[in-house]
Amino acid sequence: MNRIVTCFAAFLLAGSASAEDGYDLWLRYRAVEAATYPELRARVRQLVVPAWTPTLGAAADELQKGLSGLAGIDVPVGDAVATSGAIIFGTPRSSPLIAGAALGLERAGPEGYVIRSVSIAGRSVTIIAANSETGVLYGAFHFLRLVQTRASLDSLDIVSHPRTQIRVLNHWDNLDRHVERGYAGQSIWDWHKLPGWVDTRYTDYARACASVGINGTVLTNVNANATSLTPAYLEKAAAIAQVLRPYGVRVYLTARFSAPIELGGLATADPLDPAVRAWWKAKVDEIYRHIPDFGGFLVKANSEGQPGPQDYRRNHADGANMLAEALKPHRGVVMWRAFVYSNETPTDRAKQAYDEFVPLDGRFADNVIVQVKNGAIDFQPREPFHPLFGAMPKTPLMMEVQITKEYLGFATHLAYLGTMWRETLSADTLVKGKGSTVARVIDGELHGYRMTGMAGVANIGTDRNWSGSHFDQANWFAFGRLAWNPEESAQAIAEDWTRMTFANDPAFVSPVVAMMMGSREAVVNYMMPLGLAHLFDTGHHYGPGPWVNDLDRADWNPTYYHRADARGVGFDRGPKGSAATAQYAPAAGRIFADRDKVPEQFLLWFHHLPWDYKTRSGRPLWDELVWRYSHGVDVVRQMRAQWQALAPFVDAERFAQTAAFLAIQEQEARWWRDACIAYFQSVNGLPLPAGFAPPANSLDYYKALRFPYAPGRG
Ligand code: BDP
Repeated sequence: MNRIVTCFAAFLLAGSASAEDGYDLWLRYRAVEAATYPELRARVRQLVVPAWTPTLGAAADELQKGLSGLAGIDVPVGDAVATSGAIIFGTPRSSPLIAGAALGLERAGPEGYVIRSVSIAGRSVTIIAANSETGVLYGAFHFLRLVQTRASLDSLDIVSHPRTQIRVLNHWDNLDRHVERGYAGQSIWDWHKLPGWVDTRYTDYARACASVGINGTVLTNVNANATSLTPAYLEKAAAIAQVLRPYGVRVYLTARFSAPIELGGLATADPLDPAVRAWWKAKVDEIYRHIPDFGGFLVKANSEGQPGPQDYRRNHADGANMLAEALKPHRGVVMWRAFVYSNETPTDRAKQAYDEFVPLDGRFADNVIVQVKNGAIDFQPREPFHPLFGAMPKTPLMMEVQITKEYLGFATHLAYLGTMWRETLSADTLVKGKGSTVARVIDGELHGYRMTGMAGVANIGTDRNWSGSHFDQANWFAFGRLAWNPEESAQAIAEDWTRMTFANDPAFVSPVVAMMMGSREAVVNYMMPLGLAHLFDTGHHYGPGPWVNDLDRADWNPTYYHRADARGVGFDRGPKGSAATAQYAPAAGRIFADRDKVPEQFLLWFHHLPWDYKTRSGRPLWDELVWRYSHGVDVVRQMRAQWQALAPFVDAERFAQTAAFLAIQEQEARWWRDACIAYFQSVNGLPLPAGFAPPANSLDYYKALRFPYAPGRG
């Protein structure tokens, strides 16, 4: 009881000191206008607290501070129902009331929950129940969300359970706190001061993750540093794990494949070498002594210069299985990345992961899951779904998406990614007939996978608002919600987030949600419409560089991807080209290979077409390209105007930063449009269609721009 009171007081203090700088994320808990939501006070009159375990305590703290904040009263706590409007939460083990109620808890599974309005001894109460304590915590957050979105609290009968098992953030955070592709400040993991100083921010991080069902975090960069596996760093990781544990968030680490050489002094890291296997086994045992519930390893091997099993003529399964064997006795898992491509392989880069992995289907140990990016190349603003989805029925695949906006305008551009991820999740692989969606691959239903998951490259840093911009918080939120339910609507998620983060007034919610829903399409249009990809300038990926053609590796050059010349543009991946379309199920491949049937958004991804090719609008390809580039800019201009009109609904601080960022976005959208149009025009020599403004500057001007200090470099 004392603990609750103390926590509540601390919350009030923190709340007033931190004003509206975005630190509170979607867990703001500001007082509800009682007149517009009268049922609230009737429904939150008492909290019936079960046993004080760390996780149930976390749920109790959250409900206490959340409901007290929202209802504007101090909700009393007791151990028995004293009044109508009580909220009872717990597991059948922790609460006799829950054990005795017929709630159909089997429907909730190990991590889900039931929220039910019931009557106990004539008192109408709400029960939040689950089979596990983490499930109770998830249910508590769901109940708070109901209040935050002003949903009815009467006659509740909610059952929810996650459709994937591993819902994990991948931090590309280095031990020196630089975040690769991070645009929100430094890494929140303060390695140097750990374990002596454990930042309170880790608790708020865990709360935010748990509130959307995220149950794991890989603390370190996929471009891994073996130092993270040394005893000193394991102690530091253990201190983080201890804070995250009550919130159901397990810690994972990246494993540098050459660690047995670098740390163990061995002459090789060959996965079939007995000494190497023994080294990893001992290392894993040591990790579990520090972190008993350690989740396992994420591995990037033989990709972009990282060491891996192929250095020893072994394959990816050999590498993964060696680590899996060491983790198995502890129930740890290996998430082995399929993001591999080699400069020596002369084939289309988009085909390489498939070529490498499909022959290994069924050869991975049963605690290995292969982590596949949403598209075949690399987190571009738009890519068709990765051909591995549906092609490895005997190997669990999880999907990896990038929450941080490396390729979508960094922190300043407003781009809600819920729509992008849903686009991939709802894509139909057609491998088992219609309805064989990527969502059904990764939730395990289609192939009966024993393991399932979804990973998101985190957009979190030390910025007060965590994600670099207020609207980027929505992408963290949406990732968790889609990992929980890959079929949830992006619009419903955007709406919840808007209500929880800003305001519930429909005059605010509906224009903001509309803005979010159209935002990623606008970025695609002003950066790389019609299926173009990888037009970024070298290294930093901040601005346009479609002209770049001088990098060591052919497939790092934008010219490799767009293949523009005087006659046409686009990458022929059909049967007469690279034949990448043949990696999809025949029915899907035929659609992609047919220029009349391919969804137009992927036109130039799959086809090389003449500049006068007639697009579906009736415009020739060149005119359509210019139209789309210009339309992207127009949409940003409209978003800016829309935001200005919403000033009355938003606190000054968050309003001003969003307005400033939209102004930056408009400027940079123009830059993208103008630079790309200037470049393509220099290649095709065509005039601009009537009515379109010429680029503001010469092509040479755009080519000369340099950004040596753009954030987030690799
Ligand atoms: C690319 C990033 C690079 C990452 C790589 C990866 O530019 O920094 O290391 O992805 O996923 O998009 O490994």
